[in-house]
Amino acid sequence: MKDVLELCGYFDLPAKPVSFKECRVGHINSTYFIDCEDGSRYVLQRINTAVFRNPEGLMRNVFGVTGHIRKKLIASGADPSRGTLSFVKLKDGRLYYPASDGSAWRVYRYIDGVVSLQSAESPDLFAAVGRAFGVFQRQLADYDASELVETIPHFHDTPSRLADLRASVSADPVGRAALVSDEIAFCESYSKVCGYITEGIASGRFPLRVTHNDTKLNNILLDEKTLEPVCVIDLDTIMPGSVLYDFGDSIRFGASTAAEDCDDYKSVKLNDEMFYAFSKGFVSGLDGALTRDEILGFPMGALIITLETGIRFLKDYIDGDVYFRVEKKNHNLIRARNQFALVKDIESKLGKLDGFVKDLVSAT
Ligand code: ADP
Ligand code: GN1
Ligand code: MG
Repeated sequence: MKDVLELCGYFDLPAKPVSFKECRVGHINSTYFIDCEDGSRYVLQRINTAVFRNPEGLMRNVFGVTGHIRKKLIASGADPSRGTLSFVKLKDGRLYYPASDGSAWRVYRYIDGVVSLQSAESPDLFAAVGRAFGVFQRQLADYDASELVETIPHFHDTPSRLADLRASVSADPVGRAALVSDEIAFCESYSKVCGYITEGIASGRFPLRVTHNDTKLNNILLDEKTLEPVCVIDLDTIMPGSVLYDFGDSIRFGASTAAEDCDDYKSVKLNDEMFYAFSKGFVSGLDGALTRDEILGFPMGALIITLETGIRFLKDYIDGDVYFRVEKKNHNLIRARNQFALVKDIESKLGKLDGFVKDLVSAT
């Protein structure tokens, strides 16, 4: 492990870094909060290069996207230092530091006076988060998608995720596949519908947009006093995609009645009120940009992205926990079972949710 403060020395910081604290939120990157001599704070992150194979392309994406949003914030009179991340280049002008051990490091300014939450405290809060993710989409609506590198190919291609699971079951590298035959069968039972979003994109039913693709509640910073959304973070997966990717990922995490890794999968249900609140906020944030089919696709979109995330956790359990950070025994299996419990509950509520989105379409 590289020395954290020594690494900071490569970046063009205005003051000397003196101490740091590790932040253990997030399953992919390693994050450190750095305090400088003059009281300023920065975030140093190790990009997980096993997950993101092209850190150069990824960093060009995030510099491009944050620059684009910054211009819009300035034009509208908003504070660009809070509304988007401000990345710091290396002293020699490069966008990240490629260390000799193969790791890749970047720095951005810490945004003061914010929190990131693991569960939505109220429907009003979650509606505001939905609105903020909708506004984020709108800010990127005129971003030239051809400038974006695909940082993880087929990231939300659910049929391809199912194929990846099958490959892991066949390879069975650590002998766990036999322990999860019920869970594998559960995934297989959705093989005919798992292409709902990808087929919708292919047929033109769901337009391609520039999407965030990892819209968990803890990927948005909220003002610590008012809990109003301040800044969308974790921009590594911004790529062309369907709006249902962002909608579904927010719902599976923030509209669940229990934590993603809670120990009792029976307690995992869809909180309908949270679903409604987020939907309304998201539609209002997108301010008329969504098509009728996209809004009508919300319930199935949430089901499919929840299923897909469960498939990914299950695959990682079978692979021996090589992708998502794990902190307890069977962590990925627990996460997978919770996603599957949520899929079942969403499925049992589809009639009701479909009725709601129909009303939402009529009201917009
Ligand atoms: P990962 O890809 O590992 O999820 P993130 O970029 O989401 O990495 O960062 C991990 C966590 O660090 C976030 O969920 C958030 O809690 C915290 N964090 C990141 N940037 C900031 C910031 N500028 N201010 C406060 N907290 C932050
Ligand atoms: C990862 O990086 P983080 O923790 O915000 C993952 C998401 C999953 C999520 C599950 C690049 O998100 O796709 O939905 O875990 N990010 C990547 O909690 O794979
Ligand atoms: Mg994150």
